[in-house]
Amino acid sequence: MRLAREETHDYPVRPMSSPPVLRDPPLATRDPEIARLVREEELREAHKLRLIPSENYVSRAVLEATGSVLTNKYSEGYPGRRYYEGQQIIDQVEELACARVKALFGAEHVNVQPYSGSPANLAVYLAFCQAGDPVLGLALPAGGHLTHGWNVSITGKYFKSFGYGVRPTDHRIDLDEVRRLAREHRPKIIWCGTTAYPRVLEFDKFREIADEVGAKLCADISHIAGLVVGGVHPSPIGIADVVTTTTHKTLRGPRGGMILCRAEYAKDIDRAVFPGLQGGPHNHTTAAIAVAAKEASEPEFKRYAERVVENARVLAECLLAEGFSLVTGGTDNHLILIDLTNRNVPGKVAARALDRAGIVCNYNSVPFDKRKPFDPSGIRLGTPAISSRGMGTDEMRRLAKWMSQVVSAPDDEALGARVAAEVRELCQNFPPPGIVI
Ligand code: DSN
Repeated sequence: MRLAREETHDYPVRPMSSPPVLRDPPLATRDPEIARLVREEELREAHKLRLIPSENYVSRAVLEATGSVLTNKYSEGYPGRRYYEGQQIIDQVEELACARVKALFGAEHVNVQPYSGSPANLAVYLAFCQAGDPVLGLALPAGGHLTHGWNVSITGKYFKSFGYGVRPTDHRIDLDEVRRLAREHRPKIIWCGTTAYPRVLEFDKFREIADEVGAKLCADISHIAGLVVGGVHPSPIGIADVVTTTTHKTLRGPRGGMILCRAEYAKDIDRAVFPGLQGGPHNHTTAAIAVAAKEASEPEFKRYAERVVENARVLAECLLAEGFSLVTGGTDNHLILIDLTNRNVPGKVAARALDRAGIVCNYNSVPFDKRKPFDPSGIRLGTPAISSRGMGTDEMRRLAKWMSQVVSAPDDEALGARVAAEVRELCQNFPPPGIVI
């Protein structure tokens, strides 16, 4: 019998014997507690509207690669230059991942070994800085990341870090302040990247400032990597000296990190990742990055990226119509930051009420927040995960109404339960990738 096209293989497939239950039982038998929790998480992800902007759903193919035997192999070093034997397969996996990622982003060099975004960023410091050197990044309360030099992070403790902010008038990145601080402190690195910023990053303007003071420009595109390859956000490739990213946010890959750079920095970056900072790469993750890069090169991924931005724009408009106040007044990307001060509800209270109603977001500081980071004034939302399920603008309209109802009465348990039931019903029409309900 001929197999369906997607089921044909040009490699020897596993024999279809029954699983060796006694010697090597499946998870459900070996560890029912963990199996149950995994299943409960699958159902939670299926039945709720997941709006945390750094989360997504990976495909079944990415999940399979992540759960493969490649997790068994040690391979310190790089393809062709390893410290362990038996790399016949792993070298091919890493070479394929690198080739696909380079083609996807148009980069001269990539290192796919960082364990995640924070180690990727640390490797950049190690490549270009000595302890105590000045560095400049977007301050955390203005939407920057811990690893861009914030004071509680190693990057703020081991380097002399300075933080630029956003303008009080419109909450957009204050490039005049970036220039002033760069001229004053002559940083070795200028970071251009965000975790809670809803607008386009102007990489070319950062480049001018970096050139003026002789700094390396590092773009951290963790949040927007999928939008960059989908053509709905400008690319920093060819502008920044180095680009770091996680692989699991809008890019929709496994949890991991990557550093892309010009060929002239390849050796410095590779040495910083290994042996500078890490031991053996996570080969199962490398394989899953390769799969994600293949998926991201396909036309459907571009449509997904367009849907992410369109959904965020429509959701922002509907939230404004419901009386919400949005930082910068809207969004250009996948992310919306709501300042709840005018609704008289703290971010944490709103986020918890929304979660009970099946709408999952995170509480977040807003620029110039008068409240503390652990009890801030805002919530942060994003559209990547719901767009991966195929939701569109009609669903965004319903979502804005639900959010307004719940935030107006966060203690109303009956309302929360009704919205949760309606959310669950909606979710049934949009099965998420990678999960069998
Ligand atoms: N934790 C990521 C986020 O949620 O944006 C940043 O590292």
